[in-house]
Amino acid sequence: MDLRQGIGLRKLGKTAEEFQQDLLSNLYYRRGTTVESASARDAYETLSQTVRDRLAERRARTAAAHYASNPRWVYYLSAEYLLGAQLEQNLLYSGTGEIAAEAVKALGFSIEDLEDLDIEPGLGNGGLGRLAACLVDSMATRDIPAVGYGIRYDLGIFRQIITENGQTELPDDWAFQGNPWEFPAPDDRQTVGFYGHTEPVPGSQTRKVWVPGEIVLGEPSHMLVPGYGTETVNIVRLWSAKASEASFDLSRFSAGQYAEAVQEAVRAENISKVLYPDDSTELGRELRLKQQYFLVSCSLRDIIRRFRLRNEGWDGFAEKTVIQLNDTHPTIAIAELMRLLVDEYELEWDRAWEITRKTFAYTCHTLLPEALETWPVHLFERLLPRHLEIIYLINMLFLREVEARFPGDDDRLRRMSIIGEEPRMVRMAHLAVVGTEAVNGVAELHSKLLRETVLDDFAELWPAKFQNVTNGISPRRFVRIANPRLSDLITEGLGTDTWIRDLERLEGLERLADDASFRERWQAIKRANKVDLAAGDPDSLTDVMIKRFHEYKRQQLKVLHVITLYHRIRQDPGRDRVPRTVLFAGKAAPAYHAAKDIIRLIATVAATIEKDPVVSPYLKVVFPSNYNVTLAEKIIPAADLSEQISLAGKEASGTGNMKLALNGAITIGTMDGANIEIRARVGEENFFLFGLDAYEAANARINGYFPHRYYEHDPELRAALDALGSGAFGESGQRVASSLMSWDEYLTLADFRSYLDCQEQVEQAWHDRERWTRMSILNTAHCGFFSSDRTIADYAARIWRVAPVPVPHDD
Ligand code: F58
Repeated sequence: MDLRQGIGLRKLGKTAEEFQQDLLSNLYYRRGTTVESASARDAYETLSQTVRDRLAERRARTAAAHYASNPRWVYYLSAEYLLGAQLEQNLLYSGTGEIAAEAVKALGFSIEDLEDLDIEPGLGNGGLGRLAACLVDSMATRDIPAVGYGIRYDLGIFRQIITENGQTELPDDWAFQGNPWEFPAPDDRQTVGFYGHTEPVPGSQTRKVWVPGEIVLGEPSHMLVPGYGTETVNIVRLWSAKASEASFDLSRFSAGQYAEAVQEAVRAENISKVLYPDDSTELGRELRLKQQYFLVSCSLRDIIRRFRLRNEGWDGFAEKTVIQLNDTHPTIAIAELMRLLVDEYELEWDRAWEITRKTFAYTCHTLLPEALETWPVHLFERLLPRHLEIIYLINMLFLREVEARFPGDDDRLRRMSIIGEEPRMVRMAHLAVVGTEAVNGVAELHSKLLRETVLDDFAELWPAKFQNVTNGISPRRFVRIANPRLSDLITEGLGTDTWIRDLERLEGLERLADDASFRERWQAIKRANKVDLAAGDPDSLTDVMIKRFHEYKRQQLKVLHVITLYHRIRQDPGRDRVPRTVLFAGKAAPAYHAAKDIIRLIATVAATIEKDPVVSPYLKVVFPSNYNVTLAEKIIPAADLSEQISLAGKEASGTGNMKLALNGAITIGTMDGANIEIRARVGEENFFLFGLDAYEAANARINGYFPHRYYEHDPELRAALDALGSGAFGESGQRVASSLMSWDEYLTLADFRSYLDCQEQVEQAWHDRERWTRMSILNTAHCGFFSSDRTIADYAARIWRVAPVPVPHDD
């Protein structure tokens, strides 16, 4: 099938000459310049367009195949996507890497120069946003008809600068120079209402008319999401808020009141201005709820528009549509679909509810009670009056159902209600469980704890609704692209590159772990990656902790370890030691002061060690600024040791743990999140385990937890905390110490000794380099399960019940 034939367009060529021709033609016609005067930016833009054209062609064929088969669709709703840089990915997925490299050479540039100009859209905070990106990659790779919906924030996650003073935040105007990868689609613009009031509809019990007080436009543009080794190209559709024409006040402008004239328009466009980097402030809650409703309202109308292209009525809607809610951020979609069906399309409530419930599924990503979203009822009432009425009705009918199952259990009704009392809050997680067909956690332990703790009442009521789908990561981005040397060795060792699409094939490396020459090459690659990273001595143990800064993740435990090593070296300088480079990277929410104190403390510790000639030959602490997907791709291939040291029962899954293990880093970790599944697969002898388990941790306070006792009984811990308390590492250090000594929410002191002992085992293993390399190879060999292709296969089979729709080749 070649769609171009019908319209007389030529096929884009596959040879280097043809690619170069297209490049030159794009340079001339689209960029308006010539080879002689082309700047690096001209070359970058032109290369991007030339690559994009090849994917656009596949996109057109994908859309045609989807239209023809009228399939069941997956719509992934997510407030965040951390897609990473696009050029290298799209070169790989379009199979043009080599011919493109040749062609840009003719323009006088190297592809690496141009890749440096390819800015990643930082439209997410951390794991949740990156997971969304890995999942859309794998949906395309598995030929699943899918659209990802999100928000096109003007400013992504802040740019971070680390100095001795800790973290500074700068705005991330990621598309300042344009974004060659996106396709604006202004024709598919939507209109979104906010505020206002509702009016009854005569003769109807359930229908209402909502008269909004503010109207905002949502303008979509999309990014291409190619599958690897297949023809499918799906899209991620991102909405930008645009003021309507009516919001510009011409008369005020004419009167010279320029600021007032655009006031309303500015307010409207603020909706997609900035990504919330924050889960810890009360500020801006209204704007955040506005963002969520904006995403949901635009996306649902777009989904219905797409459904209408091939279908009539509503009977088939839930059969043709599944909408996956990425955490509770898009959960207002449940009330919005009810509103559209009941108020606008005039369906009976019960029928609308049946359709709605069948359409949605919900993924939870947390266990922290403070991370479960709630909204003040009065805010909802003002911003989304009709939605609140609908939620009240959903809640009333739901509580009736509970009452019928558990008569007279008022306490249970209170616990399960979608509306919490005193203060009155809308509990989004409850709405998400009530209004969906399936609920899943993101790792075995997480799903189990959801059923046993946070959502226990719901699991008792609807046991079949609760499932586990363990997270995964894209092997393309995090192995093939990030670590080309290792990828080539794996391909050579396995005799095929099919592992890139079928990651469990890495099992074939197991036998090579016994091959001394293979081990030698494996080790040489790790070393070369460390040289590239240039973070420290490539022969030192590269010990990495890369993730968002949060007290539950316990970067502070790692700092206590570093300070203890520092003390040991100073006390016994002559002893032979394992040289270590400890690398931290990650951002803290700007208002999360305790996390920022830990960052500042690390910067101070790093500087102190650097200045100390006795310690610095053995220990170095580095903290590169601005951790993002691009930086992760550089650090991960160079890591020897992966720090996954959260307090057990707090990290839902983790995905950095998977990326590091797949690149041959060995994990030191607790029995938390997906660590447990990694350990089960790689074998306990290839994993450094320490610390309390989730049940011990949950019981610690009940049994009486006094951090001070650990301080008293452990001289090394005492020395580390005393050093912090003395102010030797600044005021941030003092605050960290006092928080640990007084309450220690995440049981850092309880796990300290076990962690230090475990680090001794790490050093013993490191001394035996053959053993270490074997462990490293076996980590890679046994982690194929953690491919997001497997995650998607799980969602497709058990939650979505969708089948792939292959897209025909064009030859
Ligand atoms: C993360 N959540 C989990 N939330 O912490 C991690 O264990 C898991 O592997 C990952 O999701 C994917 O399932 C997460 O990243 C956020 O970033 C929130 C976004 C909204 C503001 C508050 C933080």
